[in-house]
Formats: sequence, structure tokens, C-alpha cells
Amino acid sequence: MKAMLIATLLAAAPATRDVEMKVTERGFEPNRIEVKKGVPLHLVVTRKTDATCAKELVIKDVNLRKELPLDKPVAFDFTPSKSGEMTYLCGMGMISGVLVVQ
Ligand SMILES: [Cu+2]
Repeated sequence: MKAMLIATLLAAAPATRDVEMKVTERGFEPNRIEVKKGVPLHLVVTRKTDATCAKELVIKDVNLRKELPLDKPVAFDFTPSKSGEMTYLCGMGMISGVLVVQ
């Protein structure tokens, strides 16, 4: 009985969504990411070029700002709590992408 309850709870827990993103000469790739509300997001960003001003990534809506060292994966972990669009930007706000929360 107890084992069944635990199994049910585990099945109901939202799985983490893993997304990989790169910074290239073309900007953020991808520059549009669809995620689900309430599902923890594990976003891993790797800057692959020095020919970019996106040497950091800012996601204002969730108060995240991290430097992106060349060729070193940097994780951004958060759970989108409301549906809509969130913008992610380089440190100066010139290069951007959109997180679509559904
Ligand atoms: Cu910039």
C-alpha cells in the first residue's frame, strides 16, 4: 500500500527539462526555447566563440546573471512559475532570445 503511494507521488513529480544552448557568432542558439510552467528547467549554456559580446547571460525575470567563460558549460536552474514570454539577454541587452513558458 505504502509502496504504491510513493510510486504515485514519484510519477506525479515534474521531470526536469534539460536544454542546451550555445553562444555563437550568430547569437544564442537556439534563440527561442519552449518550456512548461512548473517544470524545473536545467538550461546549460556554452559560449563557443570570442567573437560575441554575449560573455554573460541575463534572465531578469528570475534574477539570474552569470558569466559565460569560453567553452565552459554554465548551468541556469529555475522553475518557470507563470506562463508567458521571458527574454534572455547578453549583459548589455543587444543579443536576445525568448523563453516561451506554457
Ligand atoms: Cu551584448
